[in-house]
Amino acid sequence: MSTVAEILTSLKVLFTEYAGKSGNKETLSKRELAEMLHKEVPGTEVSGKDLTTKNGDGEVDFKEFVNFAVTLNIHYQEGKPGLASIIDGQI
Ligand SMILES: [Ca+2]
Repeated sequence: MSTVAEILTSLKVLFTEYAGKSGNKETLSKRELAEMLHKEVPGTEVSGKDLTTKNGDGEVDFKEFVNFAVTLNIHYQEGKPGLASIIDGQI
């Protein structure tokens, strides 16, 4: 079993890997997030244009990403793997 610190470190490593692909290296663009979801969450097909961010800036910072990852996990735990319901306005 991983510690919370190890899990958060893993999330940060994953975030940094994808956030650094283009543009602002400190944030995930919608395209970077869509790519991450496609590669890291099997069965996910999300286009960047389907993603919105809570503050409307179109970029996902690490805090927003952690909130999203927790929400995604809760949905999977509850047997509701559909991403559409949590993506709109939730990131
Ligand atoms: Ca970026």
